[in-house]
Amino acid sequence: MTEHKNNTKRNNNIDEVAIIGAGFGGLGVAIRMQQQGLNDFVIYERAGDVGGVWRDNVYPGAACDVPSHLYSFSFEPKPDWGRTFGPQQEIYSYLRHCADKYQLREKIKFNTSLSDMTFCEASGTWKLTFADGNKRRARSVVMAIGALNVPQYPGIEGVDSFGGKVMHTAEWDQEYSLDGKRVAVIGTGASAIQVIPSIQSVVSDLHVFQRTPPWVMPKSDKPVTPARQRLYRRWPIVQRTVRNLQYLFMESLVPAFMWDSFLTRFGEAMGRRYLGKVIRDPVLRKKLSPNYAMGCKRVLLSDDYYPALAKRNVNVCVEGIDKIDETAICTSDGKRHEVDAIVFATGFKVPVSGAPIPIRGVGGRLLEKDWVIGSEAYKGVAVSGYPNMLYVMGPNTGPGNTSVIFYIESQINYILKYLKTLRRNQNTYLDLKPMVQREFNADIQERFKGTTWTSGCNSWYLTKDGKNTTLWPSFSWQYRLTTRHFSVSEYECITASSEVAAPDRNAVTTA
Ligand code: N01
Repeated sequence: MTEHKNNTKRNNNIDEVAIIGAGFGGLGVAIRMQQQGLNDFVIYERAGDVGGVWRDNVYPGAACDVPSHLYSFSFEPKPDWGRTFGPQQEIYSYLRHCADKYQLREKIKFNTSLSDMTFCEASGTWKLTFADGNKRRARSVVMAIGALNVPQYPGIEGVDSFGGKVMHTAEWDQEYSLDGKRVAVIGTGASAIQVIPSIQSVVSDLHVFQRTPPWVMPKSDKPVTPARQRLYRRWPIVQRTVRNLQYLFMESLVPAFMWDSFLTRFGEAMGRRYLGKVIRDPVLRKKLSPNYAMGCKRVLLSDDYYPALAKRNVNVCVEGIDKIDETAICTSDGKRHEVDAIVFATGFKVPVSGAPIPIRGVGGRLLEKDWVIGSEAYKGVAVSGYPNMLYVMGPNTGPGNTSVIFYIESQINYILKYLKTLRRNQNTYLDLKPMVQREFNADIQERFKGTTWTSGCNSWYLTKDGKNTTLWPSFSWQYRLTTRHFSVSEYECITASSEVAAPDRNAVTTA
Protein backbone atom coordinates (compact mmCIF):
# COMPACT_ATOMS: atom_id res chain seq x y z
CA MET A 1 0.00 0.00 0.00
CA THR A 2 1.23 3.45 -0.74
CA GLU A 3 1.33 6.30 1.68
CA HIS A 4 -0.44 9.51 0.76
CA LYS A 5 1.94 12.18 -0.42
CA ASN A 6 0.12 15.02 1.33
CA ASN A 7 -2.51 15.56 3.93
CA THR A 8 -5.20 17.16 1.86
CA LYS A 9 -8.75 15.80 1.95
CA ARG A 10 -9.46 12.83 -0.27
CA ASN A 11 -12.70 14.40 -1.27
CA ASN A 12 -14.12 17.84 -0.61
CA ASN A 13 -17.23 16.38 0.91
CA ILE A 14 -15.34 14.19 3.35
CA ASP A 15 -13.32 15.27 6.37
CA GLU A 16 -10.33 13.03 6.84
CA VAL A 17 -10.63 13.53 10.60
CA ALA A 18 -13.58 15.14 12.37
CA ILE A 19 -12.82 16.11 15.95
CA ILE A 20 -15.93 16.60 18.05
CA GLY A 21 -15.40 19.13 20.84
CA ALA A 22 -12.90 21.95 21.45
CA GLY A 23 -12.08 21.41 25.10
CA PHE A 24 -8.83 20.03 26.48
CA GLY A 25 -9.25 16.77 24.53
CA GLY A 26 -10.17 18.18 21.11
CA LEU A 27 -7.59 20.97 21.21
CA GLY A 28 -4.90 18.56 22.39
CA VAL A 29 -5.57 16.12 19.52
CA ALA A 30 -5.59 18.99 16.99
CA ILE A 31 -2.32 20.51 18.22
CA ARG A 32 -0.49 17.19 18.25
CA MET A 33 -1.85 16.33 14.78
CA GLN A 34 -0.54 19.65 13.46
CA GLN A 35 2.82 19.09 15.10
CA GLN A 36 3.07 15.81 13.20
CA GLY A 37 2.10 17.42 9.91
CA LEU A 38 -1.43 16.01 9.88
CA ASN A 39 -3.45 19.09 9.00
CA ASP A 40 -6.54 17.58 7.46
CA PHE A 41 -8.94 17.81 10.39
CA VAL A 42 -11.97 19.85 11.27
CA ILE A 43 -13.18 20.53 14.80
CA TYR A 44 -16.93 20.70 15.41
CA GLU A 45 -17.82 22.59 18.60
CA ARG A 46 -21.37 22.97 19.85
CA ALA A 47 -20.69 26.28 21.66
CA GLY A 48 -19.38 29.63 20.47
CA ASP A 49 -15.92 29.30 22.00
CA VAL A 50 -13.31 26.73 22.95
CA GLY A 51 -12.83 25.56 26.56
CA GLY A 52 -15.35 22.78 27.29
CA VAL A 53 -16.13 22.42 30.98
CA TRP A 54 -13.74 25.28 31.79
CA ARG A 55 -15.87 27.58 29.64
CA ASP A 56 -19.15 26.34 31.09
CA ASN A 57 -18.51 25.90 34.83
CA VAL A 58 -18.60 29.51 36.01
CA TYR A 59 -19.95 29.02 39.52
CA PRO A 60 -18.24 31.10 42.24
CA GLY A 61 -15.01 29.44 43.38
CA ALA A 62 -14.71 27.11 40.35
CA ALA A 63 -11.09 25.99 40.19
CA CYS A 64 -8.99 22.94 39.58
CA ASP A 65 -8.01 20.55 42.34
CA VAL A 66 -4.90 19.40 40.47
CA PRO A 67 -1.81 21.69 40.47
CA SER A 68 -1.67 23.99 37.43
CA HIS A 69 1.69 22.80 36.08
CA LEU A 70 0.30 19.29 35.89
CA TYR A 71 -3.16 20.35 34.73
CA SER A 72 -1.86 21.74 31.42
CA PHE A 73 -0.36 20.24 28.29
CA SER A 74 3.22 18.99 28.62
CA PHE A 75 3.89 20.50 25.17
CA GLU A 76 2.48 23.91 26.11
CA PRO A 77 3.73 24.88 29.57
CA LYS A 78 2.51 28.15 31.05
CA PRO A 79 5.19 29.75 33.24
CA ASP A 80 2.92 32.42 34.71
CA TRP A 81 0.15 30.47 36.39
CA GLY A 82 -1.22 32.87 39.03
CA ARG A 83 -1.91 30.20 41.67
CA THR A 84 -0.76 26.72 42.57
CA PHE A 85 -4.22 25.50 41.56
CA GLY A 86 -5.65 27.31 38.55
CA PRO A 87 -9.01 29.05 38.92
CA GLN A 88 -11.62 28.50 36.17
CA GLN A 89 -10.97 31.84 34.41
CA GLU A 90 -7.25 31.19 34.15
CA ILE A 91 -7.67 27.66 32.78
CA TYR A 92 -10.26 28.94 30.32
CA SER A 93 -7.79 31.66 29.18
CA TYR A 94 -5.07 29.03 28.84
CA LEU A 95 -7.25 26.99 26.47
CA ARG A 96 -8.11 30.12 24.46
CA HIS A 97 -4.40 30.87 24.27
CA CYS A 98 -3.75 27.33 22.94
CA ALA A 99 -6.42 27.78 20.25
CA ASP A 100 -4.94 31.15 19.21
CA LYS A 101 -1.26 30.20 19.35
CA TYR A 102 -1.79 27.10 17.19
CA GLN A 103 -4.21 28.96 14.88
CA LEU A 104 -6.95 26.46 15.48
CA ARG A 105 -9.91 28.82 15.41
CA GLU A 106 -10.02 28.80 11.61
CA LYS A 107 -10.35 25.00 11.75
CA ILE A 108 -13.19 25.05 14.26
CA LYS A 109 -16.84 25.13 13.21
CA PHE A 110 -18.41 26.84 16.22
CA ASN A 111 -22.08 26.55 17.19
CA THR A 112 -22.20 23.24 15.36
CA SER A 113 -23.75 20.55 17.50
CA LEU A 114 -23.49 16.93 16.38
CA SER A 115 -26.82 15.20 16.81
CA ASP A 116 -26.35 11.79 15.21
CA MET A 117 -23.64 9.68 13.59
CA THR A 118 -23.88 6.51 11.51
CA PHE A 119 -21.13 4.38 10.03
CA CYS A 120 -21.48 3.50 6.36
CA GLU A 121 -19.68 0.24 5.63
CA ALA A 122 -19.74 0.60 1.87
CA SER A 123 -17.77 3.84 1.89
CA GLY A 124 -15.97 3.25 5.17
CA THR A 125 -16.99 6.68 6.41
CA TRP A 126 -19.10 8.18 9.17
CA LYS A 127 -22.22 10.17 8.28
CA LEU A 128 -22.47 13.09 10.69
CA THR A 129 -25.76 14.92 11.16
CA PHE A 130 -25.80 18.25 12.97
CA ALA A 131 -28.55 19.91 14.96
CA ASP A 132 -29.12 22.50 12.20
CA GLY A 133 -29.81 19.68 9.72
CA ASN A 134 -26.46 19.91 7.93
CA LYS A 135 -24.72 16.66 7.07
CA ARG A 136 -21.11 15.77 6.57
CA ARG A 137 -18.98 12.68 6.07
CA ALA A 138 -15.77 11.88 7.90
CA ARG A 139 -13.32 9.06 7.48
CA SER A 140 -12.54 9.02 11.17
CA VAL A 141 -14.12 10.72 14.15
CA VAL A 142 -12.38 11.71 17.36
CA MET A 143 -14.97 11.94 20.13
CA ALA A 144 -13.56 14.60 22.44
CA ILE A 145 -16.95 15.43 23.91
CA GLY A 146 -15.86 15.33 27.56
CA ALA A 147 -16.92 12.93 30.25
CA LEU A 148 -18.71 15.09 32.81
CA ASN A 149 -20.74 17.81 31.15
CA VAL A 150 -24.41 16.88 31.33
CA PRO A 151 -25.74 18.21 34.68
CA GLN A 152 -27.51 15.74 36.93
CA TYR A 153 -30.60 17.08 38.68
CA PRO A 154 -31.92 14.63 41.26
CA GLY A 155 -35.62 14.03 40.80
CA ILE A 156 -36.71 15.48 44.14
CA GLU A 157 -40.47 15.65 44.53
CA GLY A 158 -41.94 19.15 44.22
CA VAL A 159 -38.89 20.91 42.78
CA ASP A 160 -41.00 22.34 39.96
CA SER A 161 -43.31 24.01 42.47
CA PHE A 162 -40.45 25.95 44.11
CA GLY A 163 -41.03 29.69 43.61
CA GLY A 164 -37.43 30.87 44.11
CA LYS A 165 -34.32 30.53 41.98
CA VAL A 166 -32.99 27.08 41.03
CA MET A 167 -29.48 26.64 39.59
CA HIS A 168 -27.06 23.82 38.95
CA THR A 169 -23.36 24.54 39.55
CA ALA A 170 -22.69 23.64 35.90
CA GLU A 171 -25.44 25.99 34.68
CA TRP A 172 -24.74 29.00 36.87
CA ASP A 173 -26.74 32.17 36.24
CA GLN A 174 -24.20 34.97 36.65
CA GLU A 175 -26.96 37.58 36.43
CA TYR A 176 -28.60 36.32 39.61
CA SER A 177 -27.24 37.78 42.85
CA LEU A 178 -27.17 35.64 45.99
CA ASP A 179 -26.35 38.66 48.19
CA GLY A 180 -28.39 38.60 51.37
CA LYS A 181 -30.45 35.60 50.22
CA ARG A 182 -31.30 32.41 52.09
CA VAL A 183 -29.63 29.72 50.01
CA ALA A 184 -29.62 25.93 49.96
CA VAL A 185 -26.76 23.93 48.44
CA ILE A 186 -27.65 20.31 47.76
CA GLY A 187 -24.61 18.02 47.58
CA THR A 188 -21.14 18.05 49.10
CA GLY A 189 -18.90 16.86 46.24
CA ALA A 190 -16.03 18.52 44.36
CA SER A 191 -18.17 21.39 43.02
CA ALA A 192 -20.01 22.03 46.31
CA ILE A 193 -16.85 22.35 48.37
CA GLN A 194 -15.74 25.13 46.04
CA VAL A 195 -19.02 27.03 45.80
CA ILE A 196 -19.92 26.88 49.51
CA PRO A 197 -16.93 28.91 50.84
CA SER A 198 -17.29 31.35 47.95
CA ILE A 199 -20.89 32.29 48.72
CA GLN A 200 -20.99 31.80 52.50
CA SER A 201 -19.98 35.36 53.35
CA VAL A 202 -22.47 37.04 50.98
CA VAL A 203 -25.63 35.05 51.70
CA SER A 204 -27.73 35.62 54.82
CA ASP A 205 -28.26 31.91 55.59
CA LEU A 206 -26.71 28.89 53.98
CA HIS A 207 -28.27 25.44 54.32
CA VAL A 208 -25.95 22.66 53.15
CA PHE A 209 -27.71 19.37 52.43
CA GLN A 210 -25.22 16.57 52.84
CA ARG A 211 -26.00 12.96 51.97
CA THR A 212 -22.47 11.56 52.38
CA PRO A 213 -19.59 13.47 54.01
CA PRO A 214 -16.53 13.64 51.74
CA TRP A 215 -12.95 13.07 52.84
CA VAL A 216 -11.35 16.52 52.72
CA MET A 217 -7.64 17.32 52.89
CA PRO A 218 -5.94 20.74 52.91
CA LYS A 219 -5.23 22.11 49.44
CA SER A 220 -2.37 24.51 50.30
CA ASP A 221 -3.33 26.74 47.41
CA LYS A 222 -1.20 29.90 47.14
CA PRO A 223 -0.51 32.71 44.69
CA VAL A 224 2.61 32.15 42.59
CA THR A 225 4.97 35.09 43.08
CA PRO A 226 6.14 37.16 40.09
CA ALA A 227 9.75 36.16 40.94
CA ARG A 228 8.85 32.50 40.60
CA GLN A 229 7.02 33.13 37.33
CA ARG A 230 10.13 34.89 36.01
CA LEU A 231 12.22 31.91 37.10
CA TYR A 232 9.96 29.50 35.18
CA ARG A 233 10.06 31.73 32.12
CA ARG A 234 13.83 32.01 32.19
CA TRP A 235 14.55 28.39 33.16
CA PRO A 236 11.79 26.13 31.74
CA ILE A 237 13.67 23.14 33.18
CA VAL A 238 12.77 24.36 36.69
CA GLN A 239 9.08 24.37 35.83
CA ARG A 240 9.37 20.95 34.24
CA THR A 241 11.06 19.65 37.37
CA VAL A 242 8.28 21.06 39.56
CA ARG A 243 5.73 19.42 37.27
CA ASN A 244 7.55 16.09 37.47
CA LEU A 245 7.74 16.29 41.25
CA GLN A 246 4.02 17.07 41.42
CA TYR A 247 3.38 14.07 39.17
CA LEU A 248 5.48 11.80 41.38
CA PHE A 249 3.74 13.06 44.52
CA MET A 250 0.29 12.40 43.07
CA GLU A 251 1.35 8.99 41.79
CA SER A 252 2.61 8.12 45.27
CA LEU A 253 -1.00 8.47 46.50
CA VAL A 254 -2.15 5.52 44.39
CA PRO A 255 -1.34 2.84 47.00
CA ALA A 256 -3.34 4.72 49.66
CA PHE A 257 -6.31 5.76 47.50
CA MET A 258 -6.60 2.62 45.42
CA TRP A 259 -5.94 -0.39 47.59
CA ASP A 260 -7.69 -0.59 50.92
CA SER A 261 -4.57 -0.91 53.06
CA PHE A 262 -2.71 0.45 56.08
CA LEU A 263 -1.78 3.44 53.90
CA THR A 264 -5.49 4.13 53.47
CA ARG A 265 -5.88 4.05 57.27
CA PHE A 266 -2.94 6.45 57.55
CA GLY A 267 -4.60 8.84 55.06
CA GLU A 268 -7.87 8.59 56.98
CA ALA A 269 -6.08 9.44 60.24
CA MET A 270 -4.63 12.54 58.58
CA GLY A 271 -8.08 13.49 57.26
CA ARG A 272 -9.65 13.11 60.72
CA ARG A 273 -6.84 15.14 62.28
CA TYR A 274 -7.44 17.97 59.81
CA LEU A 275 -11.20 17.86 60.46
CA GLY A 276 -10.64 17.90 64.24
CA LYS A 277 -8.25 20.82 63.98
CA VAL A 278 -10.66 23.04 62.03
CA ILE A 279 -14.06 21.97 63.38
CA ARG A 280 -14.18 22.38 67.16
CA ASP A 281 -17.92 21.71 67.55
CA PRO A 282 -18.26 17.93 68.22
CA VAL A 283 -21.78 17.73 66.78
CA LEU A 284 -20.71 19.31 63.50
CA ARG A 285 -17.52 17.22 63.49
CA LYS A 286 -19.57 14.05 63.79
CA LYS A 287 -21.78 15.11 60.88
CA LEU A 288 -18.70 15.72 58.74
CA SER A 289 -16.91 12.47 59.61
CA PRO A 290 -16.85 10.01 56.70
CA ASN A 291 -17.61 6.39 57.55
CA TYR A 292 -16.18 4.72 54.45
CA ALA A 293 -12.67 4.07 53.13
CA MET A 294 -10.73 7.10 51.92
CA GLY A 295 -10.46 6.99 48.12
CA CYS A 296 -13.77 5.15 47.63
CA LYS A 297 -15.18 8.51 46.50
CA ARG A 298 -13.04 11.34 45.16
CA VAL A 299 -10.84 12.78 47.93
CA LEU A 300 -11.42 16.53 47.99
CA LEU A 301 -8.89 19.30 48.57
CA SER A 302 -9.88 22.57 50.19
CA ASP A 303 -8.48 25.14 52.59
CA ASP A 304 -11.74 26.99 53.13
CA TYR A 305 -14.56 24.40 53.05
CA TYR A 306 -14.46 23.30 56.70
CA PRO A 307 -13.88 26.88 57.98
CA ALA A 308 -16.94 28.02 55.98
CA LEU A 309 -19.13 25.27 57.46
CA ALA A 310 -18.18 26.42 60.96
CA LYS A 311 -19.60 29.92 60.38
CA ARG A 312 -22.73 31.03 62.23
CA ASN A 313 -24.88 31.50 59.14
CA VAL A 314 -24.29 27.92 57.94
CA ASN A 315 -26.47 24.94 58.81
CA VAL A 316 -25.29 21.48 57.76
CA CYS A 317 -28.35 19.32 57.35
CA VAL A 318 -27.80 15.56 57.20
CA GLU A 319 -31.42 14.45 57.27
CA GLY A 320 -32.68 13.19 53.92
CA ILE A 321 -34.67 15.52 51.67
CA ASP A 322 -38.31 14.43 51.48
CA LYS A 323 -39.59 17.04 49.08
CA ILE A 324 -39.42 20.64 48.00
CA ASP A 325 -42.46 22.93 48.21
CA GLU A 326 -43.10 26.51 47.04
CA THR A 327 -40.72 28.09 49.56
CA ALA A 328 -38.77 25.41 51.39
CA ILE A 329 -36.84 22.15 51.42
CA CYS A 330 -38.58 19.62 53.67
CA THR A 331 -36.44 17.00 55.43
CA SER A 332 -37.20 13.62 56.96
CA ASP A 333 -37.14 15.07 60.53
CA GLY A 334 -40.26 17.09 59.66
CA LYS A 335 -38.44 20.44 59.33
CA ARG A 336 -39.01 23.01 56.60
CA HIS A 337 -35.92 24.97 55.57
CA GLU A 338 -37.20 28.18 53.96
CA VAL A 339 -34.90 29.46 51.20
CA ASP A 340 -34.84 31.96 48.33
CA ALA A 341 -32.56 29.93 46.07
CA ILE A 342 -31.53 26.30 45.62
CA VAL A 343 -28.14 25.36 44.18
CA PHE A 344 -27.86 21.82 42.89
CA ALA A 345 -24.23 20.73 43.31
CA THR A 346 -25.31 17.23 42.42
CA GLY A 347 -22.80 16.34 39.73
CA PHE A 348 -23.15 15.03 36.21
CA LYS A 349 -24.81 12.25 34.25
CA VAL A 350 -22.03 9.73 33.87
CA PRO A 351 -21.87 8.35 30.32
CA VAL A 352 -22.44 4.71 31.25
CA SER A 353 -24.74 4.15 28.35
CA GLY A 354 -23.14 5.85 25.41
CA ALA A 355 -22.71 9.35 24.15
CA PRO A 356 -25.63 11.74 24.56
CA ILE A 357 -26.40 11.26 20.83
CA PRO A 358 -27.29 8.16 18.79
CA ILE A 359 -24.15 6.48 17.40
CA ARG A 360 -24.79 3.64 14.94
CA GLY A 361 -21.88 1.38 14.09
CA VAL A 362 -21.41 -1.65 11.86
CA GLY A 363 -24.72 -3.26 10.86
CA GLY A 364 -26.68 -0.42 12.50
CA ARG A 365 -25.74 -1.47 16.06
CA LEU A 366 -26.43 1.26 18.58
CA LEU A 367 -23.71 2.27 21.07
CA GLU A 368 -26.36 3.04 23.68
CA LYS A 369 -27.52 -0.58 23.52
CA ASP A 370 -24.02 -2.05 23.45
CA TRP A 371 -23.21 -0.06 26.58
CA VAL A 372 -26.50 -0.61 28.38
CA ILE A 373 -24.84 -2.44 31.29
CA GLY A 374 -21.82 -0.16 31.31
CA SER A 375 -19.54 1.46 28.77
CA GLU A 376 -16.39 -0.30 27.63
CA ALA A 377 -13.67 0.34 25.11
CA TYR A 378 -10.14 -0.80 24.32
CA LYS A 379 -7.57 1.35 26.15
CA GLY A 380 -10.47 3.77 26.62
CA VAL A 381 -10.15 4.80 22.96
CA ALA A 382 -11.49 2.28 20.41
CA VAL A 383 -14.80 0.42 20.51
CA SER A 384 -15.42 -2.82 18.64
CA GLY A 385 -18.16 -2.44 16.04
CA TYR A 386 -17.52 1.31 15.68
CA PRO A 387 -14.60 1.56 13.24
CA ASN A 388 -12.45 4.67 13.01
CA MET A 389 -14.20 6.22 16.01
CA LEU A 390 -11.74 7.20 18.72
CA TYR A 391 -12.62 8.38 22.17
CA VAL A 392 -10.73 10.89 24.27
CA MET A 393 -11.60 10.34 27.95
CA GLY A 394 -13.47 7.19 27.09
CA PRO A 395 -14.45 4.40 29.51
CA ASN A 396 -12.07 3.53 32.38
CA THR A 397 -9.66 6.38 31.76
CA GLY A 398 -10.54 8.64 34.69
CA PRO A 399 -7.80 9.28 37.22
CA GLY A 400 -8.69 8.79 40.87
CA ASN A 401 -5.60 10.66 42.01
CA THR A 402 -3.86 12.69 39.31
CA SER A 403 -4.28 14.95 36.29
CA VAL A 404 -6.69 13.91 33.55
CA ILE A 405 -4.42 15.77 31.09
CA PHE A 406 -1.79 13.05 31.54
CA TYR A 407 -4.42 10.51 30.43
CA ILE A 408 -5.56 12.68 27.54
CA GLU A 409 -2.00 12.95 26.24
CA SER A 410 -1.66 9.17 26.48
CA GLN A 411 -4.83 8.75 24.41
CA ILE A 412 -3.52 11.24 21.86
CA ASN A 413 -0.36 9.11 21.41
CA TYR A 414 -2.53 6.11 20.57
CA ILE A 415 -4.90 8.08 18.34
CA LEU A 416 -2.01 9.49 16.30
CA LYS A 417 -0.69 6.01 15.62
CA TYR A 418 -4.16 4.84 14.61
CA LEU A 419 -4.67 7.81 12.27
CA LYS A 420 -1.26 7.39 10.67
CA THR A 421 -2.00 3.74 9.97
CA LEU A 422 -5.28 4.71 8.33
CA ARG A 423 -3.51 7.32 6.24
CA ARG A 424 -1.14 4.74 4.85
CA ASN A 425 -4.08 2.65 3.81
CA GLN A 426 -6.73 4.59 2.02
CA ASN A 427 -10.18 3.01 1.53
CA THR A 428 -9.60 0.98 4.65
CA TYR A 429 -11.19 1.05 8.05
CA LEU A 430 -10.11 -0.58 11.27
CA ASP A 431 -12.62 -2.39 13.42
CA LEU A 432 -11.37 -3.61 16.79
CA LYS A 433 -11.67 -7.38 17.23
CA PRO A 434 -14.37 -8.11 19.83
CA MET A 435 -12.13 -10.56 21.68
CA VAL A 436 -9.45 -7.91 22.19
CA GLN A 437 -11.96 -5.57 23.82
CA ARG A 438 -13.47 -8.40 25.91
CA GLU A 439 -10.13 -9.57 27.27
CA PHE A 440 -8.93 -6.04 27.99
CA ASN A 441 -12.08 -5.25 29.96
CA ALA A 442 -12.16 -8.57 31.80
CA ASP A 443 -8.64 -7.78 33.00
CA ILE A 444 -9.61 -4.25 34.03
CA GLN A 445 -12.61 -5.45 36.03
CA GLU A 446 -10.44 -8.12 37.68
CA ARG A 447 -8.02 -5.42 38.77
CA PHE A 448 -10.78 -3.52 40.57
CA LYS A 449 -11.17 -6.37 43.05
CA GLY A 450 -9.85 -5.34 46.44
CA THR A 451 -9.66 -1.65 45.59
CA THR A 452 -11.19 1.08 47.74
CA TRP A 453 -13.71 1.76 44.96
CA THR A 454 -15.37 -1.58 45.60
CA SER A 455 -15.22 -1.24 49.37
CA GLY A 456 -18.89 -0.39 49.74
CA CYS A 457 -19.53 3.34 49.27
CA ASN A 458 -21.99 4.69 46.75
CA SER A 459 -20.22 6.69 44.03
CA TRP A 460 -20.63 7.86 40.46
CA TYR A 461 -17.59 5.78 39.57
CA LEU A 462 -19.82 2.66 39.60
CA THR A 463 -22.84 1.63 37.54
CA LYS A 464 -25.94 0.60 39.45
CA ASP A 465 -24.72 -3.00 39.18
CA GLY A 466 -21.41 -2.08 40.80
CA LYS A 467 -19.24 -2.16 37.66
CA ASN A 468 -16.52 0.48 37.51
CA THR A 469 -16.63 1.97 34.03
CA THR A 470 -15.00 5.29 34.83
CA LEU A 471 -11.57 4.87 36.45
CA TRP A 472 -8.25 3.42 35.40
CA PRO A 473 -7.44 0.73 37.97
CA SER A 474 -3.73 1.34 38.36
CA PHE A 475 -0.87 3.81 38.14
CA SER A 476 -1.15 6.43 35.39
CA TRP A 477 2.29 5.51 34.03
CA GLN A 478 0.93 2.05 33.32
CA TYR A 479 -1.79 3.64 31.23
CA ARG A 480 0.87 5.68 29.42
CA LEU A 481 2.77 2.48 28.60
CA THR A 482 -0.38 0.68 27.45
CA THR A 483 -1.35 3.46 25.08
CA ARG A 484 2.14 3.74 23.58
CA HIS A 485 1.59 0.47 21.83
CA PHE A 486 -0.65 0.31 18.76
CA SER A 487 -0.98 -3.04 17.06
CA VAL A 488 -2.90 -3.28 13.84
CA SER A 489 -3.25 -7.04 14.34
CA GLU A 490 -5.83 -6.26 17.02
CA TYR A 491 -8.13 -4.85 14.36
CA GLU A 492 -10.10 -6.22 11.43
CA CYS A 493 -8.72 -4.24 8.49
CA ILE A 494 -11.53 -3.83 6.05
CA THR A 495 -11.30 -2.43 2.56
CA ALA A 496 -14.28 -0.26 1.78
CA SER A 497 -15.93 -0.44 -1.61
CA SER A 498 -18.78 1.48 -3.08
CA GLU A 499 -20.72 -1.73 -2.71
CA VAL A 500 -20.46 -4.13 0.22
CA ALA A 501 -17.23 -4.03 2.18
CA ALA A 502 -15.39 -7.31 2.60
CA PRO A 503 -12.94 -8.09 5.39
CA ASP A 504 -9.35 -8.15 4.20
CA ARG A 505 -7.02 -8.99 7.05
CA ASN A 506 -3.92 -8.38 4.98
CA ALA A 507 -4.95 -5.01 3.68
CA VAL A 508 -3.00 -2.89 6.14
CA THR A 509 0.69 -2.19 6.29
CA THR A 510 2.19 -0.94 9.52
CA ALA A 511 5.56 0.23 8.32
O1 N01 B 1 -20.47 16.05 41.65
P1 N01 B 1 -20.35 14.77 42.61
P2 N01 B 1 -19.50 17.30 41.53
N1 N01 B 1 -29.80 14.51 47.66
O2 N01 B 1 -21.08 13.69 41.89
C1 N01 B 1 -24.94 14.74 46.19
C2 N01 B 1 -15.21 16.80 38.56
N2 N01 B 1 -14.87 18.09 39.15
O3 N01 B 1 -20.06 18.22 40.49
O4 N01 B 1 -22.10 11.54 47.77
C3 N01 B 1 -28.70 14.95 48.30
O5 N01 B 1 -18.97 14.54 43.05
C4 N01 B 1 -23.97 13.62 46.25
O6 N01 B 1 -24.17 12.87 47.44
P3 N01 B 1 -23.57 11.35 47.57
C5 N01 B 1 -14.61 15.73 39.45
O7 N01 B 1 -14.21 14.65 38.68
C6 N01 B 1 -13.58 18.43 39.08
O8 N01 B 1 -19.23 17.85 42.83
O9 N01 B 1 -23.88 10.68 46.24
N3 N01 B 1 -27.49 14.96 47.78
C7 N01 B 1 -22.66 14.41 46.22
O10 N01 B 1 -22.35 14.92 47.47
C8 N01 B 1 -15.77 15.38 40.32
O11 N01 B 1 -15.66 14.12 40.91
C9 N01 B 1 -13.18 19.59 39.61
O12 N01 B 1 -24.28 10.76 48.70
C10 N01 B 1 -27.35 14.48 46.53
C11 N01 B 1 -23.00 15.56 45.28
O13 N01 B 1 -24.41 15.65 45.23
C12 N01 B 1 -16.90 15.50 39.33
O14 N01 B 1 -16.58 16.65 38.55
C13 N01 B 1 -14.08 20.45 40.24
C14 N01 B 1 -28.43 14.00 45.78
C15 N01 B 1 -22.51 15.29 43.87
O15 N01 B 1 -21.14 15.24 43.89
C16 N01 B 1 -18.27 15.70 39.91
O16 N01 B 1 -18.20 16.65 40.96
C17 N01 B 1 -15.41 20.10 40.29
C18 N01 B 1 -29.70 14.02 46.41
N4 N01 B 1 -30.79 13.55 45.78
C19 N01 B 1 -15.80 18.90 39.73
N5 N01 B 1 -27.97 13.59 44.57
C20 N01 B 1 -11.73 19.90 39.51
O17 N01 B 1 -11.23 20.60 40.35
C21 N01 B 1 -26.64 13.81 44.58
N6 N01 B 1 -26.27 14.34 45.75
C22 N01 B 1 -10.92 19.33 38.42
